[in-house]
Amino acid sequence: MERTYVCDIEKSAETTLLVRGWVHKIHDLGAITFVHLRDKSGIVQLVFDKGLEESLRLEMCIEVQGEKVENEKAPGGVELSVRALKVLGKAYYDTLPFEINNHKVSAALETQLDHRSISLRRPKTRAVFKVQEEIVEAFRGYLKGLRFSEIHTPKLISSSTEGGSEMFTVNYFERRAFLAQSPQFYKQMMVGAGFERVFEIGAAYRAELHNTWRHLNEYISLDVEMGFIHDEFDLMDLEEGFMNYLFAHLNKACASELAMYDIRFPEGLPRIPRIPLSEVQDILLEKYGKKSPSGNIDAEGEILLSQYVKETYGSDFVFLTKYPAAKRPMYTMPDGTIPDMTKSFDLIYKGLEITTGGQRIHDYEMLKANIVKFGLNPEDFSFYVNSFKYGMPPHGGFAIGLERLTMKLLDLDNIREATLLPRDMKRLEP
Ligand code: AMO
Repeated sequence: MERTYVCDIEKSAETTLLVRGWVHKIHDLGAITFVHLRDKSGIVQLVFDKGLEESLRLEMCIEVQGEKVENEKAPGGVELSVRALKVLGKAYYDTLPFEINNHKVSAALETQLDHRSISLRRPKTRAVFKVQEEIVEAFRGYLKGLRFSEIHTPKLISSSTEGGSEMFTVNYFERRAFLAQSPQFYKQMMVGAGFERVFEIGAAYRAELHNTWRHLNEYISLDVEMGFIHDEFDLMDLEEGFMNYLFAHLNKACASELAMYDIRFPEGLPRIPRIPLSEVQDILLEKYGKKSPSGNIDAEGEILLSQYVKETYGSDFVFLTKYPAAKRPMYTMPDGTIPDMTKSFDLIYKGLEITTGGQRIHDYEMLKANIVKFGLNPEDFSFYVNSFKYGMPPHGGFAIGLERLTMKLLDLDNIREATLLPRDMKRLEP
């Protein structure tokens, strides 16, 4: 007999069905016992007559054959009256580390992360990763529809891409290598190598000494790079289009998961405001008495700015434009009209930076000169710089932090809740 997934029980034409999964809940009423069986698609109620259920323990894996019976009180409106039970995976614990079959989890986040193979079984926790999976699906679908090609680039690299000292070092035979902070150089190179438009979904590594609610040391970067652009506003248009596509996609693909979080996304977003950084700093000072660090805004500034933009424009998103050259990496295109400014931007969503992007320098001589201006040696990046000798189109791109986006979409408090197996300053396991 073939297995039926829980989500297909209701519409199945069969009267006897075989299901497999985990024992989610046991409710012993004496003469009969109700058991909730959980598989990857949902939960179904099983009804056991006295005797058959005696060997059951929470979370063991079972296979059951049963008759389908309508019962409006059961989850999904149907239950299975059990005829045969087979235990597929025994349980070997004294007590579970914490309960996962209640609406709320009592365990602290760190305890949940310590026991990830248990905490992820909780439907509401797993829902986060269904949403995350669909964000990736939407990213891929949206970009492929616009002739972008998916690429995979090395994560073991020889030099920094983003500047700063936030690199993990690796022993690479007799040499020192680094874990990639981003696919920045390679995505640019692939634009020039004839791909024109590329994207990558891959791990990025930051050896940042930040143990905060919004930093990871390994995260998934949704990277985009596009050739033959006019300026950085083409990139903002592209990302704005993606956000609209994403919201519509998630409403459709994750309706039940979003319902668990009481979320439904607006479709047809209000136009995302685009405000130069210096103006934002003035607004923060005038409206909230908030002083910003030179050439940027801080985490509190991001929250206040989002509050202002929501009240003024009704938008949860805001693009910050025109960052000073001193605050951006050496590959960033100067603004050209405003001295010492660049054609770069950040996207803030509900009080958190989720994206950095911008137009890049595409002229070989200009790139070399800018690298020198940054006090760096172009020869240290020769494979990258040399690729600009052979005709590089005007181009630019951006990168979205997948976990940050997931966290904010679901209004989670900590980025670790949106990470399957987080790596932070203290955590290298599980
Ligand atoms: P940036 O360094 O700003 O830009 O990173 C882009 C986005 O990645 C996410 N992010 C992080 N998420 C979690 N933990 C971290 N430690 C972390 N660091 C960054 C954020 C951030 O907005 N090469 C450029 C992008 C580009 O211009 O194309 C870059 O990597 O969401």
